[in-house]
Amino acid sequence: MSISPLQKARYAYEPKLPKILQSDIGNVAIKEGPATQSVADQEKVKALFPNTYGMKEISFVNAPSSAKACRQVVGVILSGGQAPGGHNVITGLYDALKKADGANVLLGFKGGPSGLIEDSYVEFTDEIIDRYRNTGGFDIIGSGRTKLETVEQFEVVEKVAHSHGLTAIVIIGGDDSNTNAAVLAEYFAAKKSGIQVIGCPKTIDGDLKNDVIETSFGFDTAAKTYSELIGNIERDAASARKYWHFIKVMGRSASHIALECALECQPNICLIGEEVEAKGQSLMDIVCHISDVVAARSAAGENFGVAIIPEGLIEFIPEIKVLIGELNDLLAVHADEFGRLEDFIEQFDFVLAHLSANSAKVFAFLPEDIQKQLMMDRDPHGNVQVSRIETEKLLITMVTRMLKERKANGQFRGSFNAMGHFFGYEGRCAFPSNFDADYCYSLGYNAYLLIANGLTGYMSVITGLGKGPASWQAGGMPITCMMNIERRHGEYKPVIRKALVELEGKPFTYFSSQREKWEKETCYTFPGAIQYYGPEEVCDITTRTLALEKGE
Ligand code: FBP
Repeated sequence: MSISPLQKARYAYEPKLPKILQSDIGNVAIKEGPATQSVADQEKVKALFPNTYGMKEISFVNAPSSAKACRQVVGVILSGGQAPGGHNVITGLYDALKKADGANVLLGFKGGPSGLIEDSYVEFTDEIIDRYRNTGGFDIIGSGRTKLETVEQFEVVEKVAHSHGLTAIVIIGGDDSNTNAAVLAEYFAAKKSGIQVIGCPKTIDGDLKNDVIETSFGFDTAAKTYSELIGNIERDAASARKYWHFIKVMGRSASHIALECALECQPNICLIGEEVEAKGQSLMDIVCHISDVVAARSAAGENFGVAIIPEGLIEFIPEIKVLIGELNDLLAVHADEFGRLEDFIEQFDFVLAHLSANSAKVFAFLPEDIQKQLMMDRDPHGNVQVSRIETEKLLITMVTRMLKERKANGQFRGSFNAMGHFFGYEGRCAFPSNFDADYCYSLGYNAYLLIANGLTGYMSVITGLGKGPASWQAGGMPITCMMNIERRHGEYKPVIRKALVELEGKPFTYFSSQREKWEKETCYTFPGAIQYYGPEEVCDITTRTLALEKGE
């Protein structure tokens, strides 16, 4: 197999562990903290998790080991979208297992949660693990979006787990996958099956975070990858002085990535979905605002600019949110009928006839490409796939239209030539930054300690991330304490509360204090490519979001 010089060098990189995890495993013990409660709906969540609710927060400290002495056979899955560092969670887990006892076994179930149901797995060896150290991607075992949530599925998983003698399952995933990890842990605990379940916080979107999970892994690398590209485009825009670039970045439900890229690159415009919703801004309000910024810059002789658009924006715009909700229901209820329609005209008429009057008006107003994209297949959870909706093109079309009208009225004299970009998949499998390489390895290593201490229904937690790894702390948090009850697809369910951009939070507050200046002036900053080797202040910096949240 041929490998790049960087990959070869990264194989030799030794991820940095928190001090406590560098200790001899026999010298690490649990320290119990206070009992926990769910973030809301305590009585309802408690009733659904009688065996795993209210468990104590724990941290690891130096003391004679509190671990059970038993051979471990652990299964691991990667769930959902790729995020840089997933391989390091697995290598950290493997190394800790083997360090504790060479006879311990790690099985990787392939293709995401479905691997556990189909019993499709690989037993990890040094040879396999060494090929994936510090590399991006999830290709070591693949990932998938099958939801593991029904009792029938749990019965099959239990059978598969018993057939391999599994003592624990580690689920590396986002909020939905970790919600399901908690439900599975409760199922096993109720049945006294002896199988523990531990979660690890993954997602580039950064929306799995709370008081204890300071960031989800992958966010750092993905945001830095997009920021490198945005910075390059900014320099091109400022050099050529003739194009506006509309750049959509991933982040399905929250705008953390867009905000982080804005903090890193200081573009002229960055839309934040959460703000659009809070202010009840319509699509026309947004188009009008962008047109105003374009016109003002043009009047100052700057017929160029850069705008960042979060992928999930479309679902935050009130009238489009209602429209998408109606379309989701419509396409779920009339799936067969809709599937039989021959062409776009028939689909369009069908949809129009079934929407409420207001949504029909909104739908009819949208460009045809966007109408088609809104009618495309839903994801396995019945949601519209926002990564496939070309919001950047929608905004370009509408701003072009508005500026043309203004030109006709003599209100705009400049030029507006725009290009659309989408940065999403480019960032999900990059070589993990040093931060993500260290953080992920620590999460995996720490997951072993949670297992060895007999815990279940816990998330692996590494805190103190604002400073270097040596001062990080390691521990675990019961997943149930992150939950509340929400209505999802017509049913009330216990779910981990998603972390959206907080409009009172420090990252957004800083951004909003700067953005008027960034709109008018050209204040671009150029983060450049992620650096893996060199001075610490270049290679080991965290995201601006984390730094601001930590008060730095
Ligand atoms: P996760 O929430 O599973 O981590 O995935 C996030 C994400 O990368 C989103 O940013 C994006 O909208 C989505 O995955 C794309 O999904 P897919 O890989 O199925 O196209």
